[in-house]
Amino acid sequence: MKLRKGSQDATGLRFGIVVAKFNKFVTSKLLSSCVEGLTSHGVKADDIEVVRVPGAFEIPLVARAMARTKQFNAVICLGAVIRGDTPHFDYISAEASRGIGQAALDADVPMIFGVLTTHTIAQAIERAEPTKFNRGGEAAKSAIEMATVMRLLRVDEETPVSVKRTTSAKKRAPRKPKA
Ligand code: INI
Repeated sequence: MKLRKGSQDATGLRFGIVVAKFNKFVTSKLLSSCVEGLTSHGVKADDIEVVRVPGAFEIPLVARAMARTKQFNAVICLGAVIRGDTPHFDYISAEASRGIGQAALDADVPMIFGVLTTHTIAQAIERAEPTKFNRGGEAAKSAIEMATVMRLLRVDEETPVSVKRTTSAKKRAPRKPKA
């Protein structure tokens, strides 16, 4: 059995972040703890690119555009959709989650769903708070894990099994000639 897994060593990786301006009092905290999470794992500030969008509804298109540049090992999507008195919440949150998932598959680049969907403002605040749920920091960790695991798989994808077999056969110690 072969076990493949990602790591938290983010050295040399590049990340895109799409962050919604709507509910900025929450999303600015998600952004700062996400950036802190990335840099504390070895990502250089120059290797992080942030794009702001009006609201969570606009995240998928921009996330897909960033991913399609192939400049990023993962794209992190940050937003906060908070339930109000109308069904608006349901439309925005459903489209953000569906769109981000679809964008990742279309672009073939990992995307992280760091969009809070909460019943109350208080729930959103405590989820963004670094000393509580720290969802921004969690998004950073998930992005690093996905970027590193995809890198492992892509090396495999580019190396056909026949080449691997030939290489490992060459590495094997030569057999001793029969006496
Ligand atoms: N956008 C959010 O990111 N969060 C919300 O809670 C929200 N609510 O509740 O309305 C919201 N609406 C704006 C939406 O994302 C779009 O920006 C807007 O509809 C323009 O397309």
